Amino acid sequence: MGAGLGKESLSSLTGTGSYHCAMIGLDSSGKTTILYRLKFGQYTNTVPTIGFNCEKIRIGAESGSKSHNFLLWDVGGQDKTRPLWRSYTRCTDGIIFVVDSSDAERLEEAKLELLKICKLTEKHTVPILVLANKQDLPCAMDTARLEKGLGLGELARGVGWSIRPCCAVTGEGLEEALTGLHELILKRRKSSTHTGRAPSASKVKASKKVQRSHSHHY
Ligand code: G3D
Ligand code: MG
Repeated sequence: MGAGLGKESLSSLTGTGSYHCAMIGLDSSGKTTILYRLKFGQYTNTVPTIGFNCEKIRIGAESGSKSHNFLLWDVGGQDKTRPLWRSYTRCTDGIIFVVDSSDAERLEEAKLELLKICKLTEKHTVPILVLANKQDLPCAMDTARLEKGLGLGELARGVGWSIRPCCAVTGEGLEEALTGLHELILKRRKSSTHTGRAPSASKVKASKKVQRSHSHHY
């Protein structure tokens, strides 16, 4: 995506009316399940992603509020394909970083990958939504624990970020999370328009935890 592009996002360049967002995160964190849950409104069986998946999705259409279109790029998270994240996150409106909330063993690895991407995109102040997925699992860490474990407080000052709990199997928390990302994107745009400078840090933190369920599939 746009190796030669400057700091403008793809949506403003293409005028498609969709927000372009890159969805990254370690393999098996649930990115593809999230993508198809949002696209088709139901659980879909996935296979490991080689390369990427891309879908246009609409948020808010059913709630009666104004809907927003997102073009979501789900980029493979295996260590061999992680170098691709750099090009997918460069000219996006937002970055979605998915973390498996039940995987305490790989939390440090997730933290390092997230910080790497934050450093790379820092000067473009691309907002970051951290999706704390798999909240249905009994061993899932809550957002406060993940915020600490991922070092979100250490993110660069200009980056607006938010952490939200969700479950891709049931879809709980996903629409709210993307609505929150939409707010961060608008805030960044407004701030850039008013000051001509990078927006100040913002943090929209979800306090509500998705209700836990012990079942995997509905
Ligand atoms: P990835 O695209 O990030 O690599 P996938 O991850 O979407 O392929 O999901 C990896 C596995 O996690 C899948 O299980 C999928 O069903 C499961 N998963 C995704 N989201 C959730 C969730 O919210 N809760 C639970 N319990 N499982 C989830 P398999 O068994 O196919 O590997
Ligand atoms: Mg995948």
